Amino acid sequence: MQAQHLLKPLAQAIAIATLAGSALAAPVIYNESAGGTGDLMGTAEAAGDASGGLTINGNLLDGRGGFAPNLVDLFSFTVTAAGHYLINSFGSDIADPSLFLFDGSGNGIFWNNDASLAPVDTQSAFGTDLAIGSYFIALSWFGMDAEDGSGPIFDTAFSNEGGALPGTGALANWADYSGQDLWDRTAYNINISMRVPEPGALALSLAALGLMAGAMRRRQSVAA
Ligand SMILES: [Ca+2]
Ligand SMILES: [Ca+2]
Repeated sequence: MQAQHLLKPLAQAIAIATLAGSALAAPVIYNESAGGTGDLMGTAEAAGDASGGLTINGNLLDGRGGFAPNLVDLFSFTVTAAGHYLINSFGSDIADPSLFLFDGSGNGIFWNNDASLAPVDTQSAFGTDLAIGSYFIALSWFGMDAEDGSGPIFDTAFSNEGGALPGTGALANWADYSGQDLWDRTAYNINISMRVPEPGALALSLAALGLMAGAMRRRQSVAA
């Protein structure tokens, strides 16, 4: 009976904490369809809400073996809780991917090639503040360049990461500037998660923890 008495306030406290802000959204795992997502806004697959954590699993094809080359994949995702988000390709089989983030209209927000240049880590990672809204995320093998129809959206040729170049428009095509003709034909994953809950959500979570601690103390004194 004591265990049941303890469970109710515990469940209530967890429910309150779960309702607080970012914890509202459940983690999402999205697997690229068998047909493959596209690389432009009109053909990008919708991966879901990243607010509770989003992992996208997919594949790129190098064009060998009779397959049509698939050198970059684009997905849409939503953010229903504003905050600071971490986006990375950690765990991918692809040796040297890049990540490109766009807003809901396809305008460039940020790109990253390598998470760290010393020591060399060729996986991609960056953090950015995201407001509530819709976004696009692309993963490519190193050497693919997002273009707006007249030129590169990001300074991929001379930098490792950064925001969109001034005056650039929405994503219109991808260019292969690396000159490589051999590519990986391997799996990747894109991980998107919020780093810090909003202050209001954190306060509510702490309040819930306080309720839980108080309830447990009362139960202990009743049992004593
Ligand atoms: Ca693909
Ligand atoms: Ca890279």
